[in-house]
Amino acid sequence: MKRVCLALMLSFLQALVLMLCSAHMPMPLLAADVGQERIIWEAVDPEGDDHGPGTYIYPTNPAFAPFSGIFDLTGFKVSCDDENVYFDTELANISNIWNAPEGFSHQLINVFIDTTPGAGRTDTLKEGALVSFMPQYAWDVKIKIMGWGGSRVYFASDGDVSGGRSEGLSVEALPNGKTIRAAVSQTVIGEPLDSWKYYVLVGSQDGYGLDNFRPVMGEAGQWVFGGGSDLNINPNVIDILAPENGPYSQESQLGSWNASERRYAMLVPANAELHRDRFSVSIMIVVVAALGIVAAMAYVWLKGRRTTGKG
Ligand SMILES: [Ca+2]
Ligand SMILES: [Ca+2]
Repeated sequence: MKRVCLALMLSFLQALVLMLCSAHMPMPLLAADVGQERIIWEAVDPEGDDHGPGTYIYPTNPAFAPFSGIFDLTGFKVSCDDENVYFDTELANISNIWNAPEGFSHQLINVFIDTTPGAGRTDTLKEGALVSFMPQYAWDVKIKIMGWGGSRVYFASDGDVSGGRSEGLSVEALPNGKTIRAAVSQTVIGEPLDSWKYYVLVGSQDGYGLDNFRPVMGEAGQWVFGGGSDLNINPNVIDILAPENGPYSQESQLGSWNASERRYAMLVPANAELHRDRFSVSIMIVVVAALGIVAAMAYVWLKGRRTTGKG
């Protein structure tokens, strides 16, 4: 009986550990070689969180039907071969309602990469997303991904009037109908390192918007999102790669703007060590609790045996 109790308790603890894993981090997947491509890092993002800080709603024009999923990031993968680095952004639903040559019409994806510790920028270079970045993970490379030939690579050293680089960059929707791939030549951004940190932002491509971001206002309209503010301070970002819960969840990151101080929301990279630190603390608490329970059960069991022996 006691053995059964012990087995049940251990199964429960195992389940608890798994639950904590899924609750606090974007779920990293195991690295593997696929054909010639080597996976550097990949993670999944919760489905159904295409709502920015939790309040955003889609524009009302029928072009945005079914009014969900189009801006819902579900996964992100960085891989490489000898020539290119591939950035694959998976969405719940890619539509190409206006027939962009790249195969997608609505999405505007910004990938900011911290490649070099101690260098880089904490603003977006060009106003549009209305977010800032954590100083300890200042970005060095920005990849702007959109349709109609608008994709560009920028560096932190660029001026804010820089037109960016299109050479060595190609963008397309993959045949699975869910993945947008940006291929960047290693002659442009170098060989990817395991230490690179990634910010992945999904917005709505707007030819008239600042840095091509469709604005999020207080009220939704035909061509603007609602659920934000009219103060030009809330992020124009609909989904980011972030943990589902905890202090660095998407909702807390994108909701961290302050109107009175004119402070933009501050983002943290999806694979920042601070997620792991929190994860490690959670695991440590569970392990200590588990050891305590096992020790208590062992004590009760031994005591029981001793009593039986005496009897
Ligand atoms: Ca998502
Ligand atoms: Ca998200």
